[in-house]
Amino acid sequence: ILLDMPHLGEKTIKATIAYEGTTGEIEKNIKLLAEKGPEVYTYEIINEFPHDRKAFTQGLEFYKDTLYESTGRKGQSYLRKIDFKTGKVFKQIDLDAQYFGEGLTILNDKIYMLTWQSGLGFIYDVNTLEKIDSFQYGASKEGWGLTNDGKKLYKSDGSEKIWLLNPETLVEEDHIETVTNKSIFNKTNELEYVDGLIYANVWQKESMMIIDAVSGAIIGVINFGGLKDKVTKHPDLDVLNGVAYHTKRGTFFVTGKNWDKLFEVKIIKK
Ligand code: DDQ
Ligand code: CA
Repeated sequence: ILLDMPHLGEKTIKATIAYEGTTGEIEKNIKLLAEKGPEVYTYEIINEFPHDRKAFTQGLEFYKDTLYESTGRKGQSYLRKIDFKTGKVFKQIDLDAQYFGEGLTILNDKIYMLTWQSGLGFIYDVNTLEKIDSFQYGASKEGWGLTNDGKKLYKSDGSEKIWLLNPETLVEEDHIETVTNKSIFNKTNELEYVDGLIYANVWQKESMMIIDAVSGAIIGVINFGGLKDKVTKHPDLDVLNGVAYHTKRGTFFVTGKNWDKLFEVKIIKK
């Protein structure tokens, strides 16, 4: 069975059927979750932890109980292994000043990290942070957010597409499009895959999308309004970015660019 690219929540399934020496083709159009509009969610703060005010957060993910963070801006792009409770940096790798660091994800003991407009990603050892390899992007020109479902990497690039990459070959094998029942949405930034859904920051928005990872249908929107007012004001680009799920605690951790707090939150129905 071959699945076509989803479009506005629709997917065409094509199948070849063989029966007693005869073969035939069937084609069926199925409507996916986007038939329904997104549901609205809000948040409840469980804990507040310190976060480096100098970190221009681009990628955030837990590996067991350790927090990994990547940051951006040229000359200030790092990959960090952090104690989330204190903000203490266990280990840090500095990217060359020519690179603008972006999202990261961890799969099979490897950290995959993106750069913004250099068309290049890096692979590091999760424990030592030693660089193992690098890779080039395909049709997705920019690097924004990154996550994985245990098998494939999901990469956003500022468009309405989220690309599925093979973690071994780094080939962009497929993509989904982020859509509701009414429109196409672009600019998904930092990503976090949990149980078939992708939680996505949206560039310069105080909300996050909940996206069905198979169809691209936006099934929910989380309103994070008010969170920004709880961090120390700063004159630079001040946006919600960074979402990581802590499996054991069953909670999400969110922060923003140059925010001095990391919030542990529960996402609740409005
Ligand atoms: N991206 O992360 C959304 C992909 C790009 C962010 C670019 C922000 C550039 C701002 C540079 C600093 C200006 C104060
Ligand atoms: Ca993440």
